[in-house]
Amino acid sequence: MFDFIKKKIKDSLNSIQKKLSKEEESEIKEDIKKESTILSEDREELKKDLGHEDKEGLKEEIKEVGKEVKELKKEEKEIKPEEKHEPRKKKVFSHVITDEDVTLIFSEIKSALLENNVALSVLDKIHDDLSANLVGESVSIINNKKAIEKAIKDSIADVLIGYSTEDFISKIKSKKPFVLLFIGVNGAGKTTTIAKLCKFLQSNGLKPVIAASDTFRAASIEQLEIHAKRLGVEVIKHTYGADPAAVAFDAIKHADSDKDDVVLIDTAGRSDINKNLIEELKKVKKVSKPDLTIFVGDSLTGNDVVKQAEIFDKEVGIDLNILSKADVDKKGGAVLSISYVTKKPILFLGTGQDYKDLVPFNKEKTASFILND
Ligand SMILES: Nc1nc2c(ncn2[C@@H]2O[C@H](COP(=O)(O)OP(=O)(O)OP(=O)(O)O)[C@@H](O)[C@H]2O)c(=O)[nH]1
Ligand SMILES: [Mg+2]
Repeated sequence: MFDFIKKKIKDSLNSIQKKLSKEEESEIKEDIKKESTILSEDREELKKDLGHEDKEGLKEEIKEVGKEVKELKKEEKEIKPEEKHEPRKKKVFSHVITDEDVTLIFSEIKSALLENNVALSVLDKIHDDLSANLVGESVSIINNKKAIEKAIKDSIADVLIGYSTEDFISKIKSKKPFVLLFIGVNGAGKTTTIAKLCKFLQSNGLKPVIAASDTFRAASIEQLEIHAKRLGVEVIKHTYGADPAAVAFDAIKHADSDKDDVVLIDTAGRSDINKNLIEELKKVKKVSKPDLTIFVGDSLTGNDVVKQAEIFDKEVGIDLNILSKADVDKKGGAVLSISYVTKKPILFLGTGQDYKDLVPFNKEKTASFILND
């Protein structure tokens, strides 16, 4: 993931480096010019002195200067170390970053973000943050990579919102049964994510039960039952075409009497978000009163998944995002955009088809990963 963005960030660091190196070169040239003017002036004076009529007088002068130097050296020995002059510092070339520099740095990153389907509002936010973090900062001309990299990393981390799995687990433990509703378009990864989450909840000592509220898609109940059997989780089901809200209601009732900890409600998707789907989900939500509604989106679909999340949030309401298929998503645009656009955190990334392939989302780690090899 983020391959292209990573490359472009490197390019942008190189462009600014090139620009600053040119400045350094011209500063050095300027210095050399100044020094050589002083040297040639000295040489002229020396020439004049050597042509001095009174050679004996000049020798005397040299002798006198020699004596003075000896005296000075003696005095210097007696001076305590702390009174000695500081050694002449090597000149360090620095540069104060301007708006123009940030535009140069951002131009490569911007093209990468655009090609990776990052939402425009996210792009603007990263640019603004980068300006706020960098303009006016004094950086070394030779050694500025770290400072600029850090500013880019901070700007990226700033558009991401994560939700710690520790908080997620403790929230779940605070109520029994805790109800999780999963929504998203078809093929987004809802059912697979529910199976992975069951495994995660079990490993945290919690007992999950699944509501087969996708009564719409053929074979959806069987798919769920295969996962549930492997994981040792119960599935509460009705028949195909039954009311999804009624299935969810029964699952919660069952969890209550069975002392299950968490109810995970699987719902149907549609190829696009139509009125039927929204009405169906609204009803499931009204009846099941979930503690958290989780949007599951396919990260491969880039900007589309962000737009879906916005619609689901507006129509049904979402609390958290999980992005699936991050393992096959080379771009990462959805991951960078979804939490900033929806203002809802990312809880997990799905990174494969095994139950273990559910990685807690961490914004700092994600931003560092983009900046590192
Ligand atoms: N590589 C990869 N594949 C995934 C991931 N998550 C889900 N899939 C695959 O994506 C496909 C669709 O997943 P489902 O879980 O059935 O999606 P859904 O949202 O339940 O789909 P509907 O029930 O049709 O609405 C399946 O083939 C999954 O194995 C993931 O994180 N990585
Ligand atoms: Mg499904």
